[in-house]
Amino acid sequence: MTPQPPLALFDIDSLLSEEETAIAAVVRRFVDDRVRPYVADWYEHGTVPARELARELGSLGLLGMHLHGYGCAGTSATAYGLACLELEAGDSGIRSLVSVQGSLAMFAIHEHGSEEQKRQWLPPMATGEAIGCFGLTEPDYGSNPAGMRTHARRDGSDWVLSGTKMWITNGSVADVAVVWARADDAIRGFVVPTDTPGFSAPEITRKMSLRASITSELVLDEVRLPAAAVLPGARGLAGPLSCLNEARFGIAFGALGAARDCLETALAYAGQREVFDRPLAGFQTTQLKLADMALELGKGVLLALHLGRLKDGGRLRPEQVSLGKLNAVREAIGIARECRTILGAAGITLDYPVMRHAANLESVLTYEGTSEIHQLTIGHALTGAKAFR
Ligand code: TGC
Ligand code: FAD
Repeated sequence: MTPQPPLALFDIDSLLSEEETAIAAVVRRFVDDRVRPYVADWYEHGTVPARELARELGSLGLLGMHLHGYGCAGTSATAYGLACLELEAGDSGIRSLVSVQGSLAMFAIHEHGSEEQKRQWLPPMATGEAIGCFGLTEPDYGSNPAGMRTHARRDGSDWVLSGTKMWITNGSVADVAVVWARADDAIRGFVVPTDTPGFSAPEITRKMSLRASITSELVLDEVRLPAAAVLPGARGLAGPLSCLNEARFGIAFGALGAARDCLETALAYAGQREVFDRPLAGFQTTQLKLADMALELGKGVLLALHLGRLKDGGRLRPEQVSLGKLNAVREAIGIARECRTILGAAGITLDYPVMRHAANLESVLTYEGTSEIHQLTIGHALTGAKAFR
């Protein structure tokens, strides 16, 4: 029997439109040419050429790709999910660059911004000329952003922002930060050019995960902004949480890309690695592992596609996004760890992508809502009772 790639077993391609297949192929080629050959070095050195990559991703139409107008590609949500899957097959950090740009920073402006903010920022963000970040998390308020301390006070018609944001992807390289702060009436969002006096973004170093991604603190020291800097359409926590739905949706596909890459690597390795004088792939214990992993990967992609169709139909609910994010990351991290066992000692090196994916997925498990937060969101939907507090 001719060996089949894991997702071919499920005939996933038959569920995709021609356009979706074509978009996924373009992204896969980009990852093969521009990410795979270099990512182990970026990871080892804890760096990534974010600006260069952003321009290339922009030229492919991948930044804010499922948004409409203002230079955005206007693809389906499912196509965006598939692009996330292909990008994360390269590295979670590259998918994160795209998620934060498109689903968090651009989406916030697209959904909640004024016409002037949209015209100023979205076209250069779509091309990758301008990079955005999204500051919600604070040192003491991660899972519970409702407690945030960063505040915005009025001074005449100006706004003055003070506070600290933590763990902010793209922070040190961003041209514009969407910052969430507590105003007198409600949590509000602000579009902050990063060259505004009082704004700084020191990079967070010594990370053991997401090393090919920039993560920063945002320090806002009496940052003075004009009245026009506030996002007029967002009042209350629902504003930032609406953006998280978008990025979490991308992760429901994306994490499975990392899992697919691990499984394909393990399959290739097991096919050529001989133990006890025959290929590892021929041992029953290896096949049990491979079969279980292929099953979880395929089920995950089927769920993600279902969510994609719901989103394209305008029917996707936040608790359904939680199902997808929780499942994709939990299964992907399990697959990455299991694949690592198949590679033996070779699996712990950067010569193979498996350990890098496994380490990255530790961050993905935590950001965009930890697994526990998504379990509680699902628990709330099942029981009607909120158990966060
Ligand atoms: P709660 O009282 O439930 O809700 C407050 C208001 O928000 C509304 N809402 C939502 N709206 C849109 N989408 C959602 N998913 C929503 N969830 C709730 C809700 O209806 C209410 O609206 P209103 O009009 O009545 O005021 O809020 P809570 O304080 O009890 O918190 C709920 C909880 C815990 C689920 C929420 O705080 C949460 O999701 N926490 C996790 C925080 C998080 O995920 N942070 C991520 C930061 S960004 C990031 O990690 C980027 S990583 C890089 C990358 O993406 O690649
Ligand atoms: P905590 O909230 O302190 O949680 C610690 C533990 O307690 C977790 O296991 C959690 O599940 C559990 N817990 C918390 N509350 C409950 C509860 N009610 N019931 C049961 N268990 C609970 N944030 C941004 O705003 N923008 C970004 O661009 C961004 N990028 C990131 C990039 C990286 C690499 C990382 C690692 C994080 C990033 N984050 C970003 C922050 C991320 O969203 C937070 O780390 C995440 O929301 C969790 O917050 P925390 O780390 O403070 O953990």
